[in-house]
Amino acid sequence: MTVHQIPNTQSLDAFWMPFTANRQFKSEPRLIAGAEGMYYTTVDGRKVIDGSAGLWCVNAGHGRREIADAVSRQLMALDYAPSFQIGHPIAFDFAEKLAAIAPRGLDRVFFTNSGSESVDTALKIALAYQRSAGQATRTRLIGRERGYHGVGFGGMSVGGMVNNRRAFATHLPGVDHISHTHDLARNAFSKGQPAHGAEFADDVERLVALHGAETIAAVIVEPVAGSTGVLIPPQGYLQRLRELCDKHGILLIFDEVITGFGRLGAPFAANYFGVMPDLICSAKGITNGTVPMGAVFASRKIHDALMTGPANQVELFHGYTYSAHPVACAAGLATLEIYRKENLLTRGAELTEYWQDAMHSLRGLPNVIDIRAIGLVAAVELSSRPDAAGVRGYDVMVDCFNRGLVLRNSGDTLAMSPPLIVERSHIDDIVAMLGDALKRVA
Ligand code: PXG
Ligand code: PLP
Repeated sequence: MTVHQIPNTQSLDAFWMPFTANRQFKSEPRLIAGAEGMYYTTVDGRKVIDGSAGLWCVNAGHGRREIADAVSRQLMALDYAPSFQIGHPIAFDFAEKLAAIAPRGLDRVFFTNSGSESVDTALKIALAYQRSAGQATRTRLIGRERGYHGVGFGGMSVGGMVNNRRAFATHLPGVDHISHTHDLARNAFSKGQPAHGAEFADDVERLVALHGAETIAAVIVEPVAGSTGVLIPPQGYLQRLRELCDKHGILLIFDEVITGFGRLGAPFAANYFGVMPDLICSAKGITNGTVPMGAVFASRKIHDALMTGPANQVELFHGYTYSAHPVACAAGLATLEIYRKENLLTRGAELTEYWQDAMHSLRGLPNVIDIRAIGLVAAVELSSRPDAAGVRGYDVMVDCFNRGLVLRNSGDTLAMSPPLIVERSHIDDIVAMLGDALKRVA
């Protein structure tokens, strides 16, 4: 490892870090210099297992030569070209290949550069669709409590994590939220989908009664909520949500930024749960986390409804300078090829039982109040220390990092989502290290 193995500067001041307690971090930094396969190497040369696939994005593992080569070739062949009124072949090629693995019928692809942009794009497409379908009064957007949809004003507004919202008083108007599905009293330590709570979907009826269906454009949910601590939908919940949206003419958007590209052992959560939304937001795993990119998958119904009017008229006044960036497309094509060759989009299905059993073996350790696992994602929820929500979870995260495991803490919930190349032996190591940390951290 060469570049940046040792930092050129000892000063950490200039980089204002995202979603980080900057002063705490900089007083005791955790710095990573390299990565290969399932492991990171820290600047001081320690090997650390990546239990969270970066930020849920490095699905094929780190340091994939095929992606590096494709990116390098693309940079020299065509480093950049616009996608506004001009095109480049690799963008069409990548869209076609994505359409081929997309859930049935969702085969029209709009490129973005991140999950946040995918969410704002999907919300805007939903609004534009309703208007073009003669339903211009449908302007209201419905999210869910404890949802995370990125940090744009649209995604923040439909999101339901209070810390991500309260400092920023200005939200989109006309947004409301259905209740979350987290119900420890009835569902703690469920294996896979919890049995209780399909009726949480009926909260859509409450908002319809309150606002009128004719004002509601779309409902957006994460099929499995990731950032707020891996909240798995109760059995029948997503089906019910789909039925209610259909009943009231409301579009259903799945935010699959985390669940897309194999996380649950199926290409998308829509496949896994057998529920088809109208739009899917994706990002992260689309390029294995190597080059920023996102994509919105739209149904033919939505796409075609917007392909109307004079043919010389722009149908959707939306897009980014870097939409369909050729280098991101090259990274994405190479990533899809790895997923195909190594069956990574369905590999989770083979490992999920082992993964779930391993996670549930932590039951009974100090402070553990719930364990949730599905596909290759899991969470261990801890009770909070009195008057110190999130501190225990943070301490476990730091302890794990120091002993050789990266995981995410969302408050006092520890979330794991390893690269999909994970082997049973890695799962054993992850669980052993987390178990030891839980015993150490009071
Ligand atoms: N939607 C969902 C469901 C996400 O999980 C976004 C949108 C936003 O994507 P971008 O690419 O704009 O960050 C996300 C991102 C964590 C964590 O540790 C989760 C995310 C990002 C960073 C950290 O829980 N999810
Ligand atoms: N701000 C200014 C001044 C711009 O000119 C542009 C794009 O042309 C943007 C913001 C949006 O940037 P992007 O297309 O990368 O999202």
